[in-house]
Amino acid sequence: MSGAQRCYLGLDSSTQSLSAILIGVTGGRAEVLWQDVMPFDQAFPEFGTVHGVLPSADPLVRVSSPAMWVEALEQMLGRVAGCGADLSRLCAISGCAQQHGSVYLGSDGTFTRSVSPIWMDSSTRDECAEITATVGGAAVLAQRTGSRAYERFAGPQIRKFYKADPQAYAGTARIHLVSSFLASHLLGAEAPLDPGDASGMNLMDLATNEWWLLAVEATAPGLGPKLPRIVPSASVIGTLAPRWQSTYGLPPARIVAWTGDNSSSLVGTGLVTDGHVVVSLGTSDTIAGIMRESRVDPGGIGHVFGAPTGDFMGITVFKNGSLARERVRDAYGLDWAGFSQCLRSTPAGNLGRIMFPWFDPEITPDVPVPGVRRVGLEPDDVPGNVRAVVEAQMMAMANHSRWMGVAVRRIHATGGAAANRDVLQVMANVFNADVYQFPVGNSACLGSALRAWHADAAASSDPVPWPDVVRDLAAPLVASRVTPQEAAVATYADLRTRYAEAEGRLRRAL
Ligand code: XUL
Repeated sequence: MSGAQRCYLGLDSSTQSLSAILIGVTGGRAEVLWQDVMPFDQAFPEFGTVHGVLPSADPLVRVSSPAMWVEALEQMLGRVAGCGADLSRLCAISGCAQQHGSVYLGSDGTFTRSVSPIWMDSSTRDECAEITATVGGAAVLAQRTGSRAYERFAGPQIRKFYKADPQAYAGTARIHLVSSFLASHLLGAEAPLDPGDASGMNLMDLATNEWWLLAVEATAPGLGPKLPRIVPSASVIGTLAPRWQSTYGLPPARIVAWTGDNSSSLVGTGLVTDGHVVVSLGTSDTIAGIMRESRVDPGGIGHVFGAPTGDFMGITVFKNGSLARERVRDAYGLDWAGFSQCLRSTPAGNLGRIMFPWFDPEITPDVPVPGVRRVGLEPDDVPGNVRAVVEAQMMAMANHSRWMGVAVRRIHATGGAAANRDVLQVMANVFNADVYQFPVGNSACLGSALRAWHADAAASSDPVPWPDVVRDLAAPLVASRVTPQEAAVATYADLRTRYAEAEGRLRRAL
């Protein structure tokens, strides 16, 4: 490895913002040189998004604006160009994006659909049933693609578009996910998908990382040629298009295949081997870990996606994450300090008071009809409701991730709420596991920069093993460890069972 510094840019187009992190690598040691974040609502009010989503009267419909994502990318590269670092050393760029969002383009590159359905959408129940029936049932679909049909996945969303507007569908030459769409803009050419994101479509054969013809045909006629290619996650897919070089003076850096935000977070929290899990407390709450072999849940919970290391990742996703926490905070006029104070002033187990925080239709468990449910909890009990929302999220996560078969002893925590150690204490107690924080907050974005380094090094015939790639920037902070408290662990062992029973009763009554 040469002594001269090499720089890598990571991007993350999430639900609510676009982030960038520039890292420098000298003699195998990595450091963060610069980072920035651009929240969509504030930076682009002309698009009218709220929390990155376009307003919709139908609570099941959640779409956003692909033109806004492009505008954000344009402006962010402008900021990169002006960040003061020596960009002649920028060797590679990679990125990640919110998963599942689909973008529809004509042969001339214009949008054939001005909006993109995103991961929060749950309006494709019929299409899920139709695809499931055509391929031979939910178990077959899950076994083959890693997931039963999910409403937010791109396949059912594509089918809905085909049924609603067959003409516009016929005029669509290319359907991208957000990741490959934005990578295409950097390349100035059609970018492929990686297995980590393509596996979130109900269309990819997990065993081969190729499109599964039966699912493709079950989804919509003529779909095959409209889908991007799938390449290994660590692929260099081209170089930064000349236009970026002439406009911003950026060098012809390598572009590395983009992936989904969750697989990128695995790298950004140092999870390049199996045995531990990452819990991300972001717009969505997720729990994920590397799997050496694909182990699909027979009960139809969670997903197996491709991992950036070429392995698999098991993941369970909850829609009512940060927005649910914010709704409870705002309902009682609290700030985050007040929210924490409520957690500290209430006992573990909340004296048996339980909340089901389904402000929006929930993904896990499948709750199509939104509405907060409370058991033994008065709506005007401020601290009780604060503790209840956090305990509910942690108990649901612990209960619904059992299928992944990981004995959770250590959790890598990331996402905005991972900064809150009172929240992490509840996590440690519910899971009976040590919880760690990280030096770089945005693990998905950091993962992109580290993936750019990893793939660039391999392409330069100077490969760097994954453990070395994550060593400096994505290692848990030893001093941040939050340990479980014995009495609380016992309380939650009992409460988790009661929570699961109450959840089952509520769902049967839907
Ligand atoms: C993953 C999922 C969410 C989004 C959030 O399946 O739906 O975590 O990726 O950006």
